[in-house]
Amino acid sequence: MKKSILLALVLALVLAGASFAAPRVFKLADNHPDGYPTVLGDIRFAELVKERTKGDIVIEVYNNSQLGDEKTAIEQTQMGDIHFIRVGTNPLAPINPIMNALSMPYLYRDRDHAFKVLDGAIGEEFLTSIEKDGLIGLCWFDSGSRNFYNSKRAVHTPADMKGLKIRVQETPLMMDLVSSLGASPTPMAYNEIYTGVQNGIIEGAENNWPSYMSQSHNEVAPFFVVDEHTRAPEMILVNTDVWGKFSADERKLIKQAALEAATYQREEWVRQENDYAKQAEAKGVTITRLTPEEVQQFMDAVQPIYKQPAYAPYADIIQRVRDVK
Ligand code: GTR
Repeated sequence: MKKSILLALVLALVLAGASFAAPRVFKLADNHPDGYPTVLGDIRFAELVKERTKGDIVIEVYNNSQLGDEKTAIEQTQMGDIHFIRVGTNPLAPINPIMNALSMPYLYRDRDHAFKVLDGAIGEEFLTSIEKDGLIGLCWFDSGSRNFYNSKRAVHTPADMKGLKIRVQETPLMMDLVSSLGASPTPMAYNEIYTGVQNGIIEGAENNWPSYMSQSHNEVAPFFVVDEHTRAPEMILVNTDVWGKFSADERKLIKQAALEAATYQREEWVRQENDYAKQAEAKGVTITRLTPEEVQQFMDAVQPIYKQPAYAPYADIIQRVRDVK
């Protein structure tokens, strides 16, 4: 190629904003399988960042627990070995207990209320509340509401929960919640639930529709009750030092990409939640939809949790959440 043509080409690329430096590559961890709403949200986030930095910042999504189970992945993100992670309030509570406040049982009136809280001042405070522990939240993803399911019987009231051995996420709040319903909580990693039920170590668990179905838990625990006992909203978080090394403009761009990815993820969530509920029905899951009176029994049974010494300090923030109209 003639020198002048080469020069013109380089000039054209420079004018088009192409970067000749090697891309900066980061890892994002998620424990869900391909196609799951959070994974689609992560991928959208990575695509937007890559596109808008013209390939300079590349975020590689490692889903399916490729980088370890959730607990390990959170620790590694705190240390900076993993750079970004998608995770919810419950798994973060052991390192930052204030996260409990957002996953208290029957806290939100409905989905709209939850997102008004998360997209407002309270949500922003919580995204940064974990900075001291090495993580900064960028946006809120939908994770629906969590429901009980088991291998033994249909559940209509807390009385039906009595004695059931229920797997919970490894956090005291979820243990207290299950105990308040007369069931027996067993903390355990997410990927051990299926065999746990098969081997009789546990008799059930609790989760949203996409988690229940994408892990095939319906095969071993086909009684699902739509009690919607809690919402444990999820985030994309970044390691604090990694965040500090981005320029102010890059931080703005990454935050904006996360917010746009979250808008997309929330739409995808609603779509998949409905699809999975239909699939569950088609696959013979016994779905119990509660009457308002039955839901009230669940609400009454868990109320004492709000008075327990561990959660009483969150009374102010809980009141602020409730005041969001
Ligand atoms: C899911 C959540 C996972 C994990 C899981 C669990 O809803 O998306 O990140 O926390 O629940 O119950 O362990």
